[in-house]
Amino acid sequence: MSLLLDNQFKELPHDNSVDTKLFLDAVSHLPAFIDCLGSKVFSLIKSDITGNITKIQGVYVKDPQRYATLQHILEAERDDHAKEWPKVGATLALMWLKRGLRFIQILLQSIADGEKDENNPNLIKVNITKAYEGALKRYHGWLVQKIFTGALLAAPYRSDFFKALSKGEEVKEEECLANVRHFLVNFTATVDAIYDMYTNLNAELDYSV
Ligand code: 03F
Repeated sequence: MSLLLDNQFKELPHDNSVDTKLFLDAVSHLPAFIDCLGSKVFSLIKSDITGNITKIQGVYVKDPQRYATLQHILEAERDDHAKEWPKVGATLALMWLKRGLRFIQILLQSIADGEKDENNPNLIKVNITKAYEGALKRYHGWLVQKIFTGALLAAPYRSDFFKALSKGEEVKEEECLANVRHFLVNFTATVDAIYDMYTNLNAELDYSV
């Protein structure tokens, strides 16, 4: 079975609101996937993503009705913490989590589009670099950019990446790519909706770490 198809994001309603519970259910599967990539270098990334999911979950469970959608969370925190907002709570956690999700989206889209280093067709470094430059690099100072360069050295081979996406089973590349494309439909719509929400609420910050 495919990990991607088991962990689909849900289709968004017409108003593009993102249901907090459904979102948390869907993203909660991502950290375990990072373990399948096979290098300890990725544990830093895993704990960053897990930390942000836990922070959002922690806010949600306090009052599931008040925080029913991601937009409800941002608006409630804006009311409750007018001085610090948006650099506070689940608003800040989701700000960073969405960048990781954008990274994954660009990476998968680039692979699905067949972008390749023709001299090294079994590597996905070009796809990873494209995703990093599109989603994260501008928010990273030189030290974290060095961590990225280190992580890139541990990047899985294309074939192992597909195998991880297929829960360790050898599947045909074409089948795996079809699953990636299918997964990307609702995933991309969700990530786009979160980015639009940050823009519309003026909640985006561009400091770097
Ligand atoms: C800021 C910052 N977080 C943190 O300081 C940095 C952590 C390490 C970043 C290392 C970057 C390397 C990325 C590239 C890896 C290549 C992997 C290749 C795999 C194939 C924030 O942290 C906190 O988050 C926030 O809570 C806090 O309040 O200022 C705030 C305070 O600081 C980040 O930059 C977010 C980094 C997210 C990286 C996500 C990468 C995802 C990697 C792999 C997933 C592959 C999955 C493929 C598809 C799966 C489908 C199921």
